[in-house]
Amino acid sequence: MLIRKASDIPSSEITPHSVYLRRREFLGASLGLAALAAFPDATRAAQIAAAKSPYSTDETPTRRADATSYNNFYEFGTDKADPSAKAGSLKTSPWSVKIDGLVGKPATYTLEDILKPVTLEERIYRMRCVEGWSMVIPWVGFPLADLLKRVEPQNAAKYVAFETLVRPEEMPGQRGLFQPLSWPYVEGLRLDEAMHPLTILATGMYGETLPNQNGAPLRLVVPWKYGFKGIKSIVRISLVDKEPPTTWNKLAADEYGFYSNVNPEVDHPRWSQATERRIGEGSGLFAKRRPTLMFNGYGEQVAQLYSGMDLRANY
Ligand SMILES: Nc1nc2c(c(=O)[nH]1)N[C@H]1C(S)=C(S)[C@@H](COP(=O)(O)O)O[C@H]1N2
Ligand SMILES: [Mo]
Repeated sequence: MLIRKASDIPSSEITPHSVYLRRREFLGASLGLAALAAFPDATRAAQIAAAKSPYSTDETPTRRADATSYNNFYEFGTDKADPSAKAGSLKTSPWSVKIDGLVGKPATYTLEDILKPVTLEERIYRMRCVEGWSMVIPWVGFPLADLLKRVEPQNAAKYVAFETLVRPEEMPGQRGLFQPLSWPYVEGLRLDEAMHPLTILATGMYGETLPNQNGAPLRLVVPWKYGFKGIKSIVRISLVDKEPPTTWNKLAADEYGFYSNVNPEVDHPRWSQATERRIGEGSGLFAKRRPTLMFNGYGEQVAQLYSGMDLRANY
């Protein structure tokens, strides 16, 4: 069993976040938290105190430097290095999210409104991109279900649709002649997927606020699905009764389906999905390949969401 359930873990084993912070490689063995304050780093986001969630994997997190420099965020360009080089121009404060559609409490909520009542947790999740690479990321976030319950979904709501910011002045990938995608970037989940306890909205990673390139100030994380479902810099969440359009499906419907559950048994039309390269574990000829796990290893928690469904037809 790769992921332990909350009930399996004695509270003594749940690492307080401060302990985790002290263990982090970039601090070095002898540096404590005080050292962070003594050597402030303007590029380093603010620390977030968050208890480690029992939903975390105990696999070793990817180096922070890799997770913040090898990104997909097409609003800043299509190269993996573009987001870290160019996302600094994005203004993430003030920020608000319009929540509308089939809810009892539609409104435009400020980020502060959204975060005030939530308890942030650290969730160390395996992440798997459809392109064949994977990472292990210590996210800081809270269950999307907590927010959805607060806005009171109506009975007719069956899906949740998400939208990213459109702001070409601050997003160079949205300017110029070559527009790789249509904006806004949109994604969606079935309501039961959105309400699943593994589905979180992240505001941070590695114990700090999210770097812009990773989707600041608020992004979706769905660890059993391919990375592109994790829509970044969210400005709108709509509860709807029909399956909403998704960006990659609009671009190439035969390659990217609505569900996009990690599935080693179904090849992408242009490549196998059977193995993956864990970022940081060698490159080129020396890249080690790991077997890709069904539902990215989260099957025990999520397979029942799809019982009776043909996962080849619903890819
Ligand atoms: N708005 C937006 N969200 C996005 C993308 C994007 O281009 N735009 N890329 C997706 C893809 S393909 C992946 S793999 C993940 C990457 O997240 P990371 O950079 O935090 O690893 O973000 C997803 N979310
Ligand atoms: Mo991706």
